[in-house]
Amino acid sequence: MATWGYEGELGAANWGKLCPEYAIADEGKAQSPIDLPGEAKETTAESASSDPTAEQAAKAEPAKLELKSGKASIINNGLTVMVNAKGASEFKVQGRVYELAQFHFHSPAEHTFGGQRHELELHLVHFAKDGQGPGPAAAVVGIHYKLGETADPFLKRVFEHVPSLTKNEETPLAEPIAFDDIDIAGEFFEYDGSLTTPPCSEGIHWCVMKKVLTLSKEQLEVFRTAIPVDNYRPVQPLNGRSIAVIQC
Ligand code: SG5
Ligand code: ZN
Repeated sequence: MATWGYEGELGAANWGKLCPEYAIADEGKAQSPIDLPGEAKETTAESASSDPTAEQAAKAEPAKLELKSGKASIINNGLTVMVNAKGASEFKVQGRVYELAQFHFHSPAEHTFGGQRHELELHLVHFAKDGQGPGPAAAVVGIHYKLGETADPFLKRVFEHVPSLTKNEETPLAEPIAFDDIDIAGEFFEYDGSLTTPPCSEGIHWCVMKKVLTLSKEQLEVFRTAIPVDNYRPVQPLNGRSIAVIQC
């Protein structure tokens, strides 16, 4: 596996050429992130029947994110801040149960909403509990944050550890990680994509929450001081994939 990054020779434009395992970054037809519909494209009840995305939404079954709590450790690996929290959340979607492995952050966000890029995106990375089987083996839940007046309570608990982290040193958290203060609500965009970092493997089930949460300027600064590089991959072509809207 080759080293990769977000700038220059090691940047996203070159990932596909860094080593054979990363070729899918250039050759894949179902890559992530993508541009998701923004506010302007919101469907009204009137237009919904003629809108293929809305029709699909009606058929899709609801997804369920079960946020428990569990032991966790945190690491700044130079490319992101990641919290390993195996089993701390379960995600049920399309008849399959996915278990949380880790979550991490990108700033600015990777998915865009109608071309608009928010300040921060949280990725909750889940793997199918039953190992192999039909459908994608991994599911990532994306939560967007934009700048606002108030600090986000979940980010407050995670980011308070960030300034004291030594790069590449995994630090156990004294308190179990809990998710009850993430305001998970409403509709999610759902589509089939890839990891947004090398090896950019496809077969990843993406669910990105429509509602955008807020974080304070100070909170964003804490993250950007730890990870100064813009750690996002540019949006990838949709190539005819459909984006469903599901309720969570
Ligand atoms: C994260 O993004 C982590 C990966 C994760 C990818 O930023 O990458 C880094 O931290 C860079 C060193 O997590 C790991 O490497 C932990 C095993 O990859 C995975 O979660 C796949 C196992 C990609 O995740 S994403 O598509 O949600 N952005
Ligand atoms: Zn990510």
